[in-house]
Amino acid sequence: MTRKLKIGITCYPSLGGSGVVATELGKLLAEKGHEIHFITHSVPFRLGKFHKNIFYHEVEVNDYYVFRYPPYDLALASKMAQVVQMQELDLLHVHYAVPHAICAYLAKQMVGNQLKTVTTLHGTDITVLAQDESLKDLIRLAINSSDSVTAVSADLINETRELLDITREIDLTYNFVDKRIYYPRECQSLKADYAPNGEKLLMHISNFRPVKRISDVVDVFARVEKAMPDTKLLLVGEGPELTKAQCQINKLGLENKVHFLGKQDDVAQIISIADLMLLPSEKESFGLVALEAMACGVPTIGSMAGGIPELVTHGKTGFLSPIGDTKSMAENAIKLLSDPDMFRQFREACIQRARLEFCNDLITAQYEQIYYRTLGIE
Ligand code: GMT
Repeated sequence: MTRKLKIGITCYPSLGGSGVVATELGKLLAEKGHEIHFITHSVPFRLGKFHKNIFYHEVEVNDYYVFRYPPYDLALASKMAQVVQMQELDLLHVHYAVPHAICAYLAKQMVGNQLKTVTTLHGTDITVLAQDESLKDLIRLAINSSDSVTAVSADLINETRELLDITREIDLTYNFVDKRIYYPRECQSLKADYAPNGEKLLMHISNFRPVKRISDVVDVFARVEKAMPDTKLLLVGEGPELTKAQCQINKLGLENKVHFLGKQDDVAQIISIADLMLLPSEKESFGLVALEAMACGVPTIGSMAGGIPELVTHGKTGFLSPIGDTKSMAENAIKLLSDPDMFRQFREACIQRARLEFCNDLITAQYEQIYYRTLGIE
């Protein structure tokens, strides 16, 4: 039997898909008997209940008065090195290049080359930050000095190569969902709260950043509602574009048709009441929410941005249109909502595809293989 590993995981603990994926991966690895040490500034928000194989090490930042900006990155690098040595970790798996991969590089300088590092690229660390000339060389250094690098879509691998002129091997490891959590839930009474008259529910879940093109979400909904008045829009999450969206909704006179649910934890339950997920992003290396929706049997109407086409099969588990083409997105939504047979086929295809291609067992095993290969254990 291959030996169990001691793995340090660093991620953004309080926000975003990258933090969710890193935390869920840690939990699944712990269930498989590996010892997992989260090294983060706060407890990862999806960590949940106590597990004997999971440990949390808090990064504390020194706010000594000479520091104008408390040096979080240095505190993280030192903590990584300290935890690696004290807990005799086999490797560090860091999610997101900035600053985590750079901190892992520094930790390795402190501990020595026996420390192996795995970096997972999630998207904005490359598509946004690597465009910044002041960070480019640093990100390239971090990627090139990691022992293994993974990315969450083939599109992100290509973009990393192009933007940073990187030639090294990058493993493709798609994001995943835990099939015990993401499946079509029975939520009749919750659905009745938002759709008392059997209305169709369109949903968007995100951090409401400009890349999500929230005005396109509202525009698609307005077009669908015009053709099918028995529809509603549920907006889940919070972020800088939310106020603008509220104004747009009021201007269109749709305030009675839209519900703002704010940030939510149990998204599997909420997604299960939706008929369609809207994801018209400008950039999206993967689109975890489209996978969460797929696993709950909810097709996505979205854009062809980044890695979305690798996840959503156009014409089978959703429909994709060029970025900004809200007319085509609305037409696709109407087509799907008004054809019950087609809708049923899409729903079944969604559940199947999520289980076969993006299931937790499959992707966790891929990460384990990468760890063993990195450590030279076959
Ligand atoms: O979507 C965001 O803005 C958050 C960001 C993050 O860092 O968590 O998400 C990125 O990583 C997710 C997990 O791998 C991917 O599903 C998202 O597509 C990716 N976001 C972008 O590429 C914009």
